[in-house]
Amino acid sequence: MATATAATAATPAVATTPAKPASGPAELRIAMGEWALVPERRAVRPGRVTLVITNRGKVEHGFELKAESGGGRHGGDGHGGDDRLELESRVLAPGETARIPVTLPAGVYEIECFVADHDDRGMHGLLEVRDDAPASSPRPRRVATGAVRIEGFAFQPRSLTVAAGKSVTWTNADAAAHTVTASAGGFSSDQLGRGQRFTRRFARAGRFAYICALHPEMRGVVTVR
Ligand SMILES: [Cu+2]
Repeated sequence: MATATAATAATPAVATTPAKPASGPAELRIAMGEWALVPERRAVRPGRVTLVITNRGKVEHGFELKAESGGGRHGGDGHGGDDRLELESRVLAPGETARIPVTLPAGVYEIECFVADHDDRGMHGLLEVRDDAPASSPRPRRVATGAVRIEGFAFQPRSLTVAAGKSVTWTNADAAAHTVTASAGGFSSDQLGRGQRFTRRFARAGRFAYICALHPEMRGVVTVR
């Protein structure tokens, strides 16, 4: 979620300069929920990467990655794709995280939830592994005061402080629907589809914790001074 990302130095396939000392192993966080599967980046560099997969939904999900093309696919010998690179997480209960270290050759990989028909319901996507992928995730763009972006099954920023009398607007950038629902009651948005917004004015000082009613793992707080 809002944890600081250590800038990671992925190892190029053909090193022409010594690899920079890595500040830590490359990680790719992937959020799962109803009904989307959201990697923090659409492309990573070839090599070692630890997939950090979190279920932010309300039901069990499971992560699966399969090579579609490229080096992860060892076919080409007439036997089809039977030996293509493929991996699965265990089934993850709501709130659970799995860490899967893997070495990914360049190529295109299909990522999806393997539970029931969750892939057809929207929990699928593509991950590109290529040499010219950005080395680390872009920092979240600065948002205007009083604005919260909903992305990757997270509220960004997760904690926001505004002056009494000001409004806060939430915008859903996810393919999955979300809500903005006060934990203690008092206000809730409707289900917000991609691109939809919800605005609420906070008249009095206080601390207002909220969640997504569809994905209770998603938490945020507005502090009004
Ligand atoms: Cu699922």
